[in-house]
Amino acid sequence: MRKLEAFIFDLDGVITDTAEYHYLAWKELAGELGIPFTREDNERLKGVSRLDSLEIILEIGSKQQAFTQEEKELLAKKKNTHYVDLIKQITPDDILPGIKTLLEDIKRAGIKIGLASASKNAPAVLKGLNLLEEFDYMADANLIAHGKPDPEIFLDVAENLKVKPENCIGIEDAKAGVQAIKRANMFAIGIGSTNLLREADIIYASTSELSFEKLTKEFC
Ligand code: B16
Ligand code: MG
Repeated sequence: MRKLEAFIFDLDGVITDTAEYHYLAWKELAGELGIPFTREDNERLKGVSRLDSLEIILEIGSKQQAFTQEEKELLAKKKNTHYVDLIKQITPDDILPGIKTLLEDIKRAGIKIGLASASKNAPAVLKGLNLLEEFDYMADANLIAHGKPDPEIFLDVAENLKVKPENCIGIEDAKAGVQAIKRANMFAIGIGSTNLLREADIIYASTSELSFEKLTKEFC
């Protein structure tokens, strides 16, 4: 029988919504490159690494071949400098509904809490939210070789929490993230559209619907 040992959270789109800051920073860079970039385009970047996000934007502008790898790294760095500046305004008020209570209930039940975010800025975001102390282990995106949907980041968190993947609940808002959780052989909770996240074991429209009681019942 399965025994729930850990909850593993995605960050952007689950714990807080930084998508708008990513959008503003990418939009400015895209503008400088003469590439039209909309909020709809930004949806494609959720859960995708920084350099892969840049590739998608260059593809939108048919400019993938216009830069060397070194130049692409400088462009991604420029976007990140702007993004880092924008996330300085994050406060605990930016924690998505239901998340604070869920984290408190998990902790009270003695179950471990991990973070599986593709963001290299995850520690800064969690610091702004005043949630750094809540996590027993956070994956370091700098050390993960394969991005979501590869299961590597979720398996890294389970290994470091010293729990079995099948005893974990993963929570994600991106399609690639849900796929990564399933490939890691974990129970997947999707936050967002049923159509997009249909591979998840359960889907909720918003984090406000999450509760420790509901999730543990669904897992059993
Ligand atoms: P950074 P998650 C992802 O975070 C974001 O959804 C995605 O839009 C972003 O490009 C990626 O992190 C990398 O972020 O540039 O800060 O390293 O959803 O996996 O928590
Ligand atoms: Mg996400």
